Amino acid sequence: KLNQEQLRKIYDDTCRTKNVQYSYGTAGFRTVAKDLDTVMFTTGILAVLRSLKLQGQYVGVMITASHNPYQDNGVKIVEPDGSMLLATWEPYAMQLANAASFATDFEGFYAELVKLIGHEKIDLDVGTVVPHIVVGRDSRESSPFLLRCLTSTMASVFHAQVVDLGCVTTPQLHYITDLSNKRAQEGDSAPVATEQDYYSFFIGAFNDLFSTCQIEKSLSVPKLFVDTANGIGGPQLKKLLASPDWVVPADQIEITNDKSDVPELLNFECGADYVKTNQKLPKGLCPSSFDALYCSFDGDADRVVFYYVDSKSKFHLLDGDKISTLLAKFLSKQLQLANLEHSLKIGVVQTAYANGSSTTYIKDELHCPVSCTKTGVKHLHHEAVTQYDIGIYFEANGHGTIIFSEKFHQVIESELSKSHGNSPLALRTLSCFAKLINQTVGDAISDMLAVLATLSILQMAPMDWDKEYTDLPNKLVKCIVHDRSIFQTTDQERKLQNPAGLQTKIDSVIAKYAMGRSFVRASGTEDAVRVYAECQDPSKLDQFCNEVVEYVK
Ligand code: 16G
Ligand code: ZN
Repeated sequence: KLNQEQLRKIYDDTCRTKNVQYSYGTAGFRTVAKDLDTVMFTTGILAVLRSLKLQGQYVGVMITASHNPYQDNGVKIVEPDGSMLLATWEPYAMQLANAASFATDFEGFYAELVKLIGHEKIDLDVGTVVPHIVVGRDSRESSPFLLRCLTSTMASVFHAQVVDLGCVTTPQLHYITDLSNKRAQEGDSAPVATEQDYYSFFIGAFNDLFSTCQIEKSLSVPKLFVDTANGIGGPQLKKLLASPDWVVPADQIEITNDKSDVPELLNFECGADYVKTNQKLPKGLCPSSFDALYCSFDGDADRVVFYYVDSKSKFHLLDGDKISTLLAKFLSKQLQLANLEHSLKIGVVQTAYANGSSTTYIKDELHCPVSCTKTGVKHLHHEAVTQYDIGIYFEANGHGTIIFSEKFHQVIESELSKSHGNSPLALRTLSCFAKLINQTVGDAISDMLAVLATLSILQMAPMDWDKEYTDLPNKLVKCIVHDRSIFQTTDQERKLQNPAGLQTKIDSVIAKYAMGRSFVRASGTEDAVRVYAECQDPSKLDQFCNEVVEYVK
């Protein structure tokens, strides 16, 4: 069974960080890179156990800290279908990591491992099931070392087969994990998917959509500038654009902040998080023509926001809410044109951070249902999958995608076959569009292609997109408190349950401001509490927000 001596040796060599409390949050484990050796060791083991539990299917592991500064790193596990680690396994990830971190000796850690294996009834008999793991990493300097910690036991102790994708975006890792399992299930003898499969698939979908809609091979915007946050999105997008099948003229898309080989520049004064938070152009970009469109990825390219600068040099952000509403407008129109609005249910999923104007616009103008969930991709994803046939979800910060249900594909297929090659344009458009969106997770590259395609089909300029509705003035501030764990929420984080009485005070503040809305929640990624406020009158916003902050402090 397990070679305990071999495991002990690797444990002793690898787990140098001790007495650090690790927690598996919405984005996996994330902290300063120098403290991650121990948790990488245990996460590698947990991924192997997850694969064993799932009859040896490919389980993905991504080393990234997304938009965090370059000194940080992190790791998360991806299920065989490309979704996030099953929630019931998150506590195991934590127990194993903290056992290794706090155990006084190897025996303490080993006892925890044995307990977990027993609890999940995992058969470790070598040869019965071979675990399969796909690993990827973003461009951080610390990643190669952490990768060695992660994989240290996989082949040697657990006889796992490990596929190392090298540097990829987070969504590429999700996509490749999913595709590899699909191919394995179909009996493919060499099922491991590659980056190239990813490029071919999405370029193919983009080209099909353009030719279906008979669009010239050129974008509706004269130029798109892509800020890749000096992260892995830069080299990966370049590979896509360099593909011989990519037909958009090369001078229409320009990549900036693409120095992924200079570690300290990662996410520094650029990228989606910087642009969304500061509402201004990132470093390295200056306003060019006012009809150009801009977008920013985050460090691992699973998040994107757009923006443009008007003729008066004013910056306009087109965030996740604007992406949702653009795609919802387009897709619900296509559903109507295809006469499918009664057979297929389209809806938008948002969080409490969605601007109130966007919610009103979706309900009143688009007549689309809207759901609100807690912050974190997994909550939005779950709602999109369970409630809608076309589930559009984006967080305001640019994380998101669209999920098309099994029923959607069945209905479209059956309608297409009924019309014998003479099917309505809208039906063919929906069929192509569904392929352009990464189904596993939000993906800056795929979302960017979907937005470009939509704008081109609708012949919209950035300001046409923007003027569909006007954001309410809004503010998000971070409050440092003594103990953020006491801030417990209900109603999808829109109301505080604890500390007792605080919500009543906040409500009394809200009541004073026209179209006022405010909520308070503990951050899942930082030791702080976030206060959000929006109201009609921009001149009263600061005062409104401050009043709430005063009660929180
Ligand atoms: C994580 C989440 C992101 C969310 C953010 C909120 C994933 C993959 N990432 O980065 O969706 O917007 O946390 O951060 O779920 P906060 O809790 O610090 O406000
Ligand atoms: Zn990210």
